[in-house]
Amino acid sequence: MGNTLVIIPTYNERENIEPIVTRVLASVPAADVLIVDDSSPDGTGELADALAAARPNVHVLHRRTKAGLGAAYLEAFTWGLSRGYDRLVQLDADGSHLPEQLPDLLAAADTADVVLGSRWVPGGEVRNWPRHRLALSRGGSGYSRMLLNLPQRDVTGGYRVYTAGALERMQLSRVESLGYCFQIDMLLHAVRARLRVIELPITFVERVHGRSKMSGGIVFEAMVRVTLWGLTGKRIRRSAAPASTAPSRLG
Ligand SMILES: Nc1nc2c(ncn2[C@@H]2O[C@H](COP(=O)(O)OP(=O)(O)OP(=O)(O)O)[C@@H](O)[C@H]2O)c(=O)[nH]1
Ligand SMILES: [Mg+2]
Repeated sequence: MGNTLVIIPTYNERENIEPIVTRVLASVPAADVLIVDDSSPDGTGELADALAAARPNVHVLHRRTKAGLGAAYLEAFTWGLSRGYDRLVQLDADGSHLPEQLPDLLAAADTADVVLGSRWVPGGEVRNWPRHRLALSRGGSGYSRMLLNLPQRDVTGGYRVYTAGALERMQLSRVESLGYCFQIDMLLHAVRARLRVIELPITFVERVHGRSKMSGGIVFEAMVRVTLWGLTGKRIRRSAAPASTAPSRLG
């Protein structure tokens, strides 16, 4: 399966960080974990340091200020690529992405460059989301897919596996989005690099502890960027897009 780095960005995830790291390492014991904390005022960074001190395969990147999910991931990808990891995983700290589904996502990366955990393919599921949150996510995905001509169903999801080769071909220096638009930006770069992208159904579970960092500003950033990309031709020409395999069931 190669060596895997599971990247977990955190901002105020005190109650979530230890359980999620424990679950990740129970599901994929050979993986390394990198927590990327943006100086959380609630002490998440200190808890992460304690986890790293107790377990040799847990590492922590401390960033000075909260600069957004995208910036945290880009620094983590650089960290992981420079250390020779073959597979780099994106996973939220809040328990929305089930680590128990990670072995299947990693196995799928044997035959793909990018694996998207997808809520909106058959077999995918969202638990405990209020109606307005469902509408926002489905609407955002639908708007982006239509404007950018992306064939994938879940273009805003944040549970993904990238091979190192994929990240190296994706021109990460041109990825500039900060909020959840980062996920769309990364997918656009993957498709434009003609990488093989597949979607696997996942079960997404609303967080139980802590607060979402989703904000009006994050939604606004995504709306503006996606609209500009659509209007200025950053959209995908279907003839140039590589085949994306049909989704298959997990487990
Ligand atoms: N390092 C870092 N992590 C962040 C930042 N913003 C969010 N995160 C983390 O990114 C993950 C996703 O953030 P959430 O607040 O759950 O946002 P979301 O999943 O898009 O929205 P919800 O579905 O409403 O929870 C969590 O692990 C957060 O702690 C940030 O600016 N810096
Ligand atoms: Mg969340």
